[in-house]
Amino acid sequence: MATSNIVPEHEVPLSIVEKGWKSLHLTQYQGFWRPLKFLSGVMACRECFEACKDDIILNTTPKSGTTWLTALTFTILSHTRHDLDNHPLLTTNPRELVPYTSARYADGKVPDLTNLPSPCLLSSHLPYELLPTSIIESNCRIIYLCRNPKDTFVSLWYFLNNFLPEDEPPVPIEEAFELFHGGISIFGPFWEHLLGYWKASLERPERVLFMKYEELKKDPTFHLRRLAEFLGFPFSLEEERQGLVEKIERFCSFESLTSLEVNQSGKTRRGNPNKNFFRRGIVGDWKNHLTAETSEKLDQLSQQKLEAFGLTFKDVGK
Ligand code: PAP
Repeated sequence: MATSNIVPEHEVPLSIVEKGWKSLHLTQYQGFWRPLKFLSGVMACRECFEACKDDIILNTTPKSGTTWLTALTFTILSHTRHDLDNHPLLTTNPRELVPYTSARYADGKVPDLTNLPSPCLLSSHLPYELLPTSIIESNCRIIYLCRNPKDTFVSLWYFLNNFLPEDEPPVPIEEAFELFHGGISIFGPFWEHLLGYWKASLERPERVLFMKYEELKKDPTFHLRRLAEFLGFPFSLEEERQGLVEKIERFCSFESLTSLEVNQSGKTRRGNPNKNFFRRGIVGDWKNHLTAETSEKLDQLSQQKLEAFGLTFKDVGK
């Protein structure tokens, strides 16, 4: 992984449209919506980030389980360096251990990422179409985790309400739903975000791994082995005998991470409480928030947009 030295000046296109989720104003850029304040970082990252073949890029749509995937991947890659009893995740939120690529460019300077352990692990919410070209050209490994749209939406609604001033009521869920359904959400449209990585995973399965939150929840050890193999660090027979897969699964579980002081009262480098990244961590919480009608509306849209490409969300309920 390498970085270049100069960040060019960026101009935000004048034709931008702003749509609000109240706590966050979004701008549409090249077909995808993103917070206006992050746009220059995204553009700088696209121009200046130079990936290497050995890099590993974790990608997600927001609220799809980035924190979980980050913890799992970091732990797999570093298990020979860090004992689970004395591990950085015990005192550091997973997101702080893995640089979020475009945010590191947000202040207009090229970040120094040269001291990261090898292989270099980075995360991003960028749609596949907007990844820095060096990520595609270097043929580095990409891992994509997605989640069913109904739980993703509910999680996003809760998350963004955290950023409202205390005296400001939350965005009514019906209003937020209409925005999400219309494709207006962070790094949305949600469906196009998924499709970009889904198609890439079909074309280059050895370099793009596509995972689903629900499947990871259902059979974590199976998917942990799959993840480790994809990363090029499969568990050895001895590690299997020692129960390392199950240990990593428990170590990175929602229950385990939320029991840690750092995730209860710590903050991210941007000052967001770590606890905002852990809410319920379950499949199907949408049932407590969506009506039969709104659920059906999202199901229909997902079917319309994704099924023709062979992408479905089973086991999520109707
Ligand atoms: P981000 O988009 O801001 O990066 P991200 O970590 O992708 O957030 O998603 C947060 C969701 O993952 C939360 O879902 P919820 O609102 O439905 O509860 C959070 O609880 C869930 N989550 C975080 N850690 C874990 C984990 N270890 N296992 C399962 N789910 C988790």
